[in-house]
Amino acid sequence: MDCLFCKILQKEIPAGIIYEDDQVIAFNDINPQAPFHALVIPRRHIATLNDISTEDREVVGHMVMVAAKLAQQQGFASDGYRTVLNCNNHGGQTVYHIHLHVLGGKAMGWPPY
Ligand code: DGP
Repeated sequence: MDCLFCKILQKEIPAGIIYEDDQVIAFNDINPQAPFHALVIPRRHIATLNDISTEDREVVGHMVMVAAKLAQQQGFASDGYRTVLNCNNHGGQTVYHIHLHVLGGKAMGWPPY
């Protein structure tokens, strides 16, 4: 399968991996939009949020748990941080393997125009 994030998972393409377990990995975004910007992805290839099924409930929940854990580890949990999961074109998705953005280390604006 020609998926960039599957290749990062398989260690065929290098990435700054900061966390991994049997369900997910997290790595630094190549184009950071905040002092800390990581992506949490499932090991299982899921193209978009539209493709999740009930069997993915655990791993999607785990992605959120790992995002919170990373924020704690980075020391910005109490100041706050942003998690984003873009879906398809209007959502701004560019890589079709779901990924939870975790951004922190600065105050962020809203809404995301
Ligand atoms: P999205 O627009 O939500 O699909 O976000 C895709 C993110 O993936 C974007 O913030 C940049 C990041 N990205 C794209 N290619 C690479 C890569 O080769 N390595 C890493 N570490 N991140 C990448």
